Amino acid sequence: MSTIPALPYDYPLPDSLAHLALMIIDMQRDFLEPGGFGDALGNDVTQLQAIVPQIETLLRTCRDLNLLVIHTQECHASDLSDCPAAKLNRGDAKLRIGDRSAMGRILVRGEPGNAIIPALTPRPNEVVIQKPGKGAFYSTPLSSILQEHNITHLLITGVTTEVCVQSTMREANDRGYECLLVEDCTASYFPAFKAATIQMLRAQGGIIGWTSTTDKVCQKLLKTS
Ligand code: TIU
Repeated sequence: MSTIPALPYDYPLPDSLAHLALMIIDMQRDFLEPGGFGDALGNDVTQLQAIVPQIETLLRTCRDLNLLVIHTQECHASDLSDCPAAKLNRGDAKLRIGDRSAMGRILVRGEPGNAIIPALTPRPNEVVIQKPGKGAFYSTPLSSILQEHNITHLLITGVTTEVCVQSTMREANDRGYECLLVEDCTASYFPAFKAATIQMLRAQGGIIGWTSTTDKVCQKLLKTS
């Protein structure tokens, strides 16, 4: 069996790479650019921009190998009917979901700020999951899409590590997927939260999954193909 060097131990790849998918979580302007949701919550958005080159590298490799690529977007209908009051009203942000910002209405589907950043624009043959929650399985067709494609293993990337990325990886793990978080392809507004998340996901013998890095993943995928 082929493995990727990872922690807490080597990550076993499936028999065929056709069962492995790349997930890119919420790499959208609302989280990475000034004037979006991340900024409205009081965060320094520049930190998230640092991972874009690594995700581009991993995405290029996965595209070359014809792996299934799944992008997600956190977004809501324009009438906010899919945004619970608990989410809408939480905190004391100066701008809330649905309010007008420099990039259109915050976290609303189809608005400029809701778009995935240009460097990672999905191709027509790639899956885009629009999700109203933090986890990508809640209230989306993700489970059935993964089943249709016979996916058993997931490479997980995106933002933010301790919020949507961690929620999604936990949801996937509970559904039986073997998940590997690519450490240099995920970022948080709080570096300490990223570090803690990585540690807790792979603790206790990989209780939620594995972690590795872009170079190790790409090297092994290219050798295995
Ligand atoms: N605020 C924050 O860290 N994250 C989110 O609200 N969504 C995602 O993580 N995508």
